[in-house]
Amino acid sequence: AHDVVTFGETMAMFVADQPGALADALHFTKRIAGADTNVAIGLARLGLRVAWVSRIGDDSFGRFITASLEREGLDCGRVAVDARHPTGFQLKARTADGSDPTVEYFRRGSAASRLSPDDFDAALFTAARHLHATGIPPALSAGARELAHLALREMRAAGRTVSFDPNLRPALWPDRATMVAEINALAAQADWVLPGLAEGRLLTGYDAPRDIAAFYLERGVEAVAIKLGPSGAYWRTAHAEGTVPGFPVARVVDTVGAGDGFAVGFVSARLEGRELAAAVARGNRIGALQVQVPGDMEGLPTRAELDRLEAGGA
Ligand code: KDG
Repeated sequence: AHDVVTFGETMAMFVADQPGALADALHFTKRIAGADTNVAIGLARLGLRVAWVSRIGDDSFGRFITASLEREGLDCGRVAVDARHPTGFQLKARTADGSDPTVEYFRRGSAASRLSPDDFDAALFTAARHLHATGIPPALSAGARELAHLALREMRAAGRTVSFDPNLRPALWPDRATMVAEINALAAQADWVLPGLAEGRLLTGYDAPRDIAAFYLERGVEAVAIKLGPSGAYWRTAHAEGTVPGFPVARVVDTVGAGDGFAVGFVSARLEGRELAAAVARGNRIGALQVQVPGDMEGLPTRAELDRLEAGGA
């Protein structure tokens, strides 16, 4: 059985080699992207057994993705190849000043957008200890949304733990009200909810991290950790709360993927039985590593690297 099961869309990604507008970029480096796989890869690098459930096209992007994920040690036995729909991809700009880069999607009608309850293998999911899910699959299509609801519900019914990162992608939703309602319904099924501060504000209407956390605690969530960017993260349960400062970063190269790094640290530490403050600290640490590289997941540490950093306190 697996430690963690994940599902969603992996895309090919072309990151501009030089800063500037995407339209002007001539040279790109090919990588992979996808919040759900980023977390899966990070957990696998830390030695967890991770299953990845997805759909790809019968094309070179799909083969590139499968090869990349298998090299990372993910179990891709449940990645279906769809000959009628292509693998999605995206372009990402480079910024020179650490601001969030422009991202352009080419994913409408992708193979992964055809994910549906048919991709739910109850034996595979419920045998795993944990499900990590994000708010991206439910934005892809009605079928993928049904799969997300089904997976969270069944994991919870089976007594497994579930972490949920809203990962809001307004561009993928028909309207904001639908996005908020769907994401909050999924979050309420999770044990651990991991929004960014701006996301938490948009989803709950509250301003202060305490109140955002309370919104989810009242709906049955065990712990909420709210990412505060360079300031670290705030966490709260029914009984305790705290703020863990961020790790200093000399130069921010690319902010994308920091939240996924946070999830990797938080979830891995919780599955090792660490306290919440320690889990949040590991989340902050891996988030800080992630902003120092241009890719979305290349900063994720191996177990040996993480052990070395945690032992050194750096
Ligand atoms: O969290 C990082 C992701 O934003 C990126 O890898 C691509 O999943 C992605 C998306 O849909 O934006």
